[in-house]
Amino acid sequence: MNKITNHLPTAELQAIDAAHHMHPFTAGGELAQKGTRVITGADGIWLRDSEGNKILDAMAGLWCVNIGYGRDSLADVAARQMRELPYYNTFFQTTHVPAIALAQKLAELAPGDLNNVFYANGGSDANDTNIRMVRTYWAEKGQPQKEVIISRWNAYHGSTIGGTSLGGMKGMHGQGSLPIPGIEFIDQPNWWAEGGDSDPEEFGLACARQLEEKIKDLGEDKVAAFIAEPVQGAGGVIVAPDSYWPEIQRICDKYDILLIADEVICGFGRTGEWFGSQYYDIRPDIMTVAKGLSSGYVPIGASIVSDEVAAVLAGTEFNHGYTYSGHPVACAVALENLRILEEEGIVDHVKNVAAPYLAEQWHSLADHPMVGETRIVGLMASLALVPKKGSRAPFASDAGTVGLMTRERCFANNLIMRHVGDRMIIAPPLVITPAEIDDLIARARKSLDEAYENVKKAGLLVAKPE
Ligand code: PXG
Repeated sequence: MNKITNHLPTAELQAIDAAHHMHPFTAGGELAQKGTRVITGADGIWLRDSEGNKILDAMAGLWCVNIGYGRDSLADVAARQMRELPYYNTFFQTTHVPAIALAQKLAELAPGDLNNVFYANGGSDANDTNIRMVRTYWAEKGQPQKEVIISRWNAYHGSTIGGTSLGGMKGMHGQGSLPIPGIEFIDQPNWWAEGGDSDPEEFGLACARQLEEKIKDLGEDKVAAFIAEPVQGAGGVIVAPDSYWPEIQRICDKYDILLIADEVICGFGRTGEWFGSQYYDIRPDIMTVAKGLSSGYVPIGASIVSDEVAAVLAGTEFNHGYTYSGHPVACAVALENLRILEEEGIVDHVKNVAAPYLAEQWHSLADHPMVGETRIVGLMASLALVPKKGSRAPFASDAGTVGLMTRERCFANNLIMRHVGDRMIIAPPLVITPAEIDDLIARARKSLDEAYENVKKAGLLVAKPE
């Protein structure tokens, strides 16, 4: 077999990829026709591809490369750890230094009494842990019937059986007969798409109160937990109205429901705070973390658990864990990532420099004829594409048609800006500078202009009839 290197011609790499590599969330046949983009290297906020293009990665990989690409010290730490102790498990009464040190660091960084860490390999399996953990917690407290977990339509919590079930993506539920029993859903606080004629703050309250209604319908004695992302990421960077989170916290407290904050995207500086829970001043009992925990350099995730929940679980054998829970190399790399985030003051950079500047620039796109609204929290932002300025009516074409056309222009302009339906989203590395933000916005505006022309030419600048 030939050695596969970056130096093979793109077409050859694409052909081998098409023949043997099954891509996530992809119609393989269609992609094989079109050919994948082959990424060969990266530095800072920039990717390189096999054709020599330099691409501005405004998605930080998949919302994860918080400290940017090309950090040698993470590679050095990984190599050192592999030489010293490449693997040992944390089952059977054993532990090792990287798992101990990272757990201590996470307890220090996490708010309140979230002082206890259960390791996973990513966000999906950490959420699987959470399902079993909250149900075991209530069983241990003598309330085994408190099993239902309430989530929200259009939430994303991963793509394992548990993660897909907790998520509110109907298209995902359709594949594999999901959700599993005992998961219930309320509406997302997406005023733009679902708020009708209501005032946004009233709508936020009404969405939160759906949680209360659901708890009353099911019975307080049946509900274990509510899970939510502080800002919905994969759902389209949906920012709840200000009225939403205080009301959710009140309801969880009143009915003795555990609150699980899924911080897989919002954690580790994305909002300008260490965690999205701090941005919204909520007090979760469990936080799911992954992605920015290692800036994506190695796979790792975790559930960070309150003292109360951990104390109850300590009373039983929780029969759960993964071969790679607390993998020493992953823990060592995550620790080095956290050291960089802290010592370089990257969370403060987001809060005081990058986020305010990006907000100013991002909102300047609101004057574009195809942009209906712009939303931003920290360094995660979205804009709604609309056929008719001044109206929230969606396009008549299938949702995502115009979004995809816009993303195609972004790709052509060497900008990674994604679409979710007809919303465009970004979440750049947290180290992005104001000059790089200018570059990002210039490419975004050019791509929007070009997409607008294409949409007009295709006769798609038409609103869905009411
Ligand atoms: N929770 C949240 C909030 C996430 O965003 C997961 C859990 C699952 O994490 P893992 O590490 O198992 O993938 C995620 C992941 C997208 C996209 O298209 C987003 C994610 C993953 C893949 C694609 O925006 N988020």
